[in-house]
Amino acid sequence: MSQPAAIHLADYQAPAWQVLETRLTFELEPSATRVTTVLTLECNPDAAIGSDATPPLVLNGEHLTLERVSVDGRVLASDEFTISETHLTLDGLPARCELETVVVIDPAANTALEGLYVSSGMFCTQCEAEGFRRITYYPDRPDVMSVFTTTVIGDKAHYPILLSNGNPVERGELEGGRHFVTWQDPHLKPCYLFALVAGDLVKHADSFTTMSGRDVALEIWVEPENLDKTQHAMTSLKASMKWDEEVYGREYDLDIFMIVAVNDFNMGAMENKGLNIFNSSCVLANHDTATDAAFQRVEGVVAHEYFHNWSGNRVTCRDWFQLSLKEGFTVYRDQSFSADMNSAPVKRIEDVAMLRTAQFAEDAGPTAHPVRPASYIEISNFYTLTIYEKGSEVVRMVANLLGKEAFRRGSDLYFAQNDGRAATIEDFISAMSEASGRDFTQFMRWYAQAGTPEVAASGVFDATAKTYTLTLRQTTAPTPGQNEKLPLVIPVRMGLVSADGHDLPLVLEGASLGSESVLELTEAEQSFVFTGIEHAPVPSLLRGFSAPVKLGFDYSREQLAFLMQHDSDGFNRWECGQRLALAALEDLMAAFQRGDKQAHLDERLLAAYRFLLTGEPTDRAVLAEMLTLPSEAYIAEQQAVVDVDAIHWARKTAKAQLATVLREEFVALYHANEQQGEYAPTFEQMARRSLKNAALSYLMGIEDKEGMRLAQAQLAAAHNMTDVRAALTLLVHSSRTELGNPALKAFAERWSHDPLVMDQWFAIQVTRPQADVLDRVRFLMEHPAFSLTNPNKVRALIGTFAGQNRVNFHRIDGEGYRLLADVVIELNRLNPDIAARIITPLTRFKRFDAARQALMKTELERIRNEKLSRNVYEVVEKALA
Ligand code: 0A1
Ligand code: ZN
Repeated sequence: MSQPAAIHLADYQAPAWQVLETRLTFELEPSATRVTTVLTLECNPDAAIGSDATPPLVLNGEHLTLERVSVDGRVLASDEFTISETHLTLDGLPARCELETVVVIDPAANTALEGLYVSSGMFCTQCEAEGFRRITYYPDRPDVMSVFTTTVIGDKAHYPILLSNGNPVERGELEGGRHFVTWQDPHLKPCYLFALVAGDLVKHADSFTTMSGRDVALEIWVEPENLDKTQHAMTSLKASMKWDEEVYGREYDLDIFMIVAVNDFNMGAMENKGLNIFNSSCVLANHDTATDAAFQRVEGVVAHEYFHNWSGNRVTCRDWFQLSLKEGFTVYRDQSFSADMNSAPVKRIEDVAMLRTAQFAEDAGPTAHPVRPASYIEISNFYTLTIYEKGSEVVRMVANLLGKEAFRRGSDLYFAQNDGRAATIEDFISAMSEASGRDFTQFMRWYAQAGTPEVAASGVFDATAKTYTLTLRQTTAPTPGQNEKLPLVIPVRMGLVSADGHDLPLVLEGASLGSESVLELTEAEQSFVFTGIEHAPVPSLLRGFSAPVKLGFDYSREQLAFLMQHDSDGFNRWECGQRLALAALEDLMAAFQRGDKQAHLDERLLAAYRFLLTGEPTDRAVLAEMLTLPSEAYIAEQQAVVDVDAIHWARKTAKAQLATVLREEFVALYHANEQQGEYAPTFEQMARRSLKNAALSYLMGIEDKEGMRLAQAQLAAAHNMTDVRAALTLLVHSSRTELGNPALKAFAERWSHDPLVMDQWFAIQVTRPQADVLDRVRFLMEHPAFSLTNPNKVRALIGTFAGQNRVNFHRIDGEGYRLLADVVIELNRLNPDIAARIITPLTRFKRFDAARQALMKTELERIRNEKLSRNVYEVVEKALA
């Protein structure tokens, strides 16, 4: 097999041809859909070879059966064009012409879920990044922008609803029981934002009046049985539209905005112009079927896709290397929105926890890449945590360095300068620079350099000189293909905390900075001398996680306990609690490795927990976060060699000892947060539920009698899925299978008709910590509700097992690895995008002991022997390099 080639940012060339207008006609049939495409083409003046000689027109196209090509009304003979598996090339075209192609495609056989496919009997599309080439021949690149007119023809009984981008302009009946609708999208867009949906759907309709007084029709289209799960998405959509007007001055620009829920979808959702297509898991929610976390995810994803209307659609990306231009910025926007709608400190804690576990692991692994990669083999592999989450952190640093007003001026300028254009990251940063007068030359390294910087901090107090000198040193370890790392601009928000728990006034080089400051670390090492310091302070560093780095400071556990109580920054109070817990967990891990299973948990952590449980009532939502021990995945990230068994034992033991000592407090916490009244997805109620369920989880960790009773009663009362799922999970994960198994059975009987609930049923079982789980995973793969062609099912069963059940996935007999590899091999044929994502845990083998490394490599090599898709090929080659 010829090896797939890499594409390089440095090779970018502007397109030789532009498409002035795109007219599409779809005659829908599941196994043979005919697509007629009429393109008005114009050769770019710079690309013309002479006065009338034009460069070849090279169109992308894959899995298409070509029926006909004509130019300006004349059908071409087969020797007048060249056709390959990936391209259609035409030579000697007039500088302006009309090209018509007719192709036939097979949506029913499309299990890759890119292009036009069938999901639960409806037609839908996914064109980002390069799916449009599976629909018709086209210059499938984001810097070719056109207006689209789309006519969708289909059988009226099967597909009463026919949707595409823009506004419906014509509809009518046709012979043979068919009908059609024509849609016109007046906005210039690249083909990756094209969408089509056809099916038997019903809508939840509402409207929104924009800031300039225009009425916009809002429609959420779903299968009839899901109509009672659309209210939360609609509420979130309206809140997002309002927020974007108020915070960014962005108004919606069409008369209609539609969302469609589909069951088979590779990602979360897609921002197609005026017609967002969503994975049903990111749009459908009601309190019987969805947890609080799912509600928050719906709110966040609805906002994310809506915000793309400006950051992504009105201003799009010049090429796919610029992906973070739209994704990093849009994630930053949706994170800010969710923070405004809920508890801002909790949102920050959750986002940082995710970044530090998953993105830092990516940045330390074989597929590490910069926020703007320099090359890729398969662009689908680059929809990563680095592009999205680290990209958002980079925008957040820009926003914080500029301050609210200058950042808003910068974003206004960016949208004004680039509206209707395909832009680059330089365009974004240059608008920020122009609006603020700040030089971003060195800052741009954040986009080019992979890896997580480490900042080592140390402090010296000089009692005689009354100074406190803080020294910061930055280093970034080499990443694949990038050995040399240059110093970055690292904003470190900080304060100095006095012994009585107050922020000291900061004076640096004679300048009074107030009680908090942002130090800008720009060199490999820098010292900052604070004057007028009477007594040794405790530094509070990287407040609010002001930069995506690993910051080390040699805190004593007493200092951590002190900051956990007194830091004026809520994020850092949580962070210090996590550091203290991590230290205590590391003691227990060491004890486990020595064979000492009687070891006791550090008293200082017990005291800290007692303080949390009995002290002044603080923000409930933050308290729930503070009562959660660092996850196994986060603990693993901190270890040189990951010992999954020690980590699992230490965390379980710490939980059990906390529960034993603080049993009464946890019971009291449970009861104090049992709520009556109607369910609402408000963050106050969510905080109560998470506190209550955290308490229950501690009690169930020791299989406490009262805990067992409470869990069973909670499951039986069944007021909402958050409480049901929490109780069911604890019962299923306990040793008491005589309680867990019947509960699982009853749950399946009640919910077998609801795929999203069944996803949860799978996830609950495959996270069971006992060793019997692997057989259960294999057994469940045969369950009628499971399907390898449905990405949600694959994620719920296989992804959850491999990603969250770490002790069992990493079993020393290698059976967990083998199971994952078997699935990857199957999926490589069915859905390469999902195959290349689900494989991730196997690619991280270097983090484990030699025996596990060997087992994981064996499985990767077994995968490498297959005929691989580009997606899996790229990941496996990088992992084994
Ligand atoms: N732009 C979407 C993400 C997305 C990317 C690829 C997809 O299909 C392979 C689907 C969605 C977003 O950021 O939400
Ligand atoms: Zn996005």
